[in-house]
Amino acid sequence: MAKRARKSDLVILANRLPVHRAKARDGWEVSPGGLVSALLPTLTRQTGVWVGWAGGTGTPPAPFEHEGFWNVAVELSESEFDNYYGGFSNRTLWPLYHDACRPPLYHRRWWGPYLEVNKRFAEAASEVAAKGAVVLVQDYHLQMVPGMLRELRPDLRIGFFLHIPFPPVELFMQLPWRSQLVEGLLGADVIGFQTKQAAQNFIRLGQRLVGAKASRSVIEHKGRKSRAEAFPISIDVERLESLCRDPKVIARAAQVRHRLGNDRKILLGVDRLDYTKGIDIRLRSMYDLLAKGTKTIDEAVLIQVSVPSREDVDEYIELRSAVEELVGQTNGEFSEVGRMAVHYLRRSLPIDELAAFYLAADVMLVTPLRDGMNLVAKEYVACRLEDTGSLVLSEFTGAAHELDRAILVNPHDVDGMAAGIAQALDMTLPEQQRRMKAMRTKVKRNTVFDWADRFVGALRD
Ligand code: GDG
Repeated sequence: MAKRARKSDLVILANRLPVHRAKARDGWEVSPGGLVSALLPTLTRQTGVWVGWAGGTGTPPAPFEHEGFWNVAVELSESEFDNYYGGFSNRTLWPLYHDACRPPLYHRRWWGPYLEVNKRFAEAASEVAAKGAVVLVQDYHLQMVPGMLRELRPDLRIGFFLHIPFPPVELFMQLPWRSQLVEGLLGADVIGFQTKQAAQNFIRLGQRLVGAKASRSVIEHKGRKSRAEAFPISIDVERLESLCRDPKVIARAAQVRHRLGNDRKILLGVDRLDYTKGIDIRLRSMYDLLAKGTKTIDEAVLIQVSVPSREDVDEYIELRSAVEELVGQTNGEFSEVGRMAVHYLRRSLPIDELAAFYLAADVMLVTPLRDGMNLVAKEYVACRLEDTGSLVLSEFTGAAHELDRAILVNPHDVDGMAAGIAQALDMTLPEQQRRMKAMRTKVKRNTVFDWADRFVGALRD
């Protein structure tokens, strides 16, 4: 008989399971990524069930326990993967919700599979949720799940959290399936967003598209009330702080600095290789700084860590080419043998290596065109135990609402960004400390545990 996950009082649904098959040995290991970094601490604190896709389109594994929580895999066929995930989620919703910074595609053949897969997730959750359980549905892939699950299990407390931005009314109205998506979300008791602005966008859409009534954050539709509010997500601050106190991490940071030249300032970028992250624009600003002679390679060096992402999608293939061309162009024109202008690492790093980079970096560059929150910005701040270093941060990130003592830049403005980077490089130590201290206080006040407590707490109200 196949193994079954036990019924649980806490069920998390996300497109992906938080684990993947370990390459080196048999078994599973926890995956890197914003959503996983944010939710895992919460899940392991109370043995919950995570429902998600395990990767691959073959027969999914039977439910299994890993590091104190259960994993229930949802099956996806090859065509469902292409249409629900590659198509509707990542080529319709992802660009539309990120200010249409690449044109969203509205192919009708993607919508049916999106509904079908959402139904499968709703059914899987309905099977593993104990009576009155809290179910947390994560992100844009699963926006129809709250409504579907409500139909199946009216006893549940359903929360939905959107990790990415929610677009302004004018943009969302482009979507052919706009009313259905809003209705789907309204099946949740609490609909969480990264910012107040996003929550307000949603409330306005509910009023306009499905005639919902709203009073502040409470939105009433078909006799049910939901709350649409901001719950800015965060990070496990203590875990990062303790990594940054680890002598091995400190020694590695010193080694990185020594190798790059202790006399140079280190700029750092860490992102998924995604067109929303503004990696190309950041590289153009770096090129400009060197081309205009504002800075030389003896003064500054950039490390860009880019984690491969969605590598079979055209827009991502184009971005990778553009980024690699810019790295090549900058290095070709400005590097010397043994002294590179840009170090480009296209891979995922172990977390202690990442922490060593955060420790080593004088300036952190976080320059997305639009980003729901951006955990990297918060991670850098958490790692600066001595309150040194500067953060250059796009005003179009959710993080900019909290980290307002960063150097805020408009990522569409290459010159403005170059000026921001130069300002960060030239910042005096006392000013770095003033700004970093204020930002560290904010990050420590809202950790991922506070986020989870607030979100789950709102569901239990
Ligand atoms: C989505 C939203 C929102 C990165 N490189 C490595 C690595 N990472 C980790 C970082 C960070 C996470 O991945 C990236 O999180 P972000 O927030 O920056 O971005 P998304 O992946 O786009 O996340 C975003 C987030 O969800 C949470 O709600 O903030 O707006 O788009 O934690 O540290 N981790 C390791 N090696 C790497 O090379 N180990």
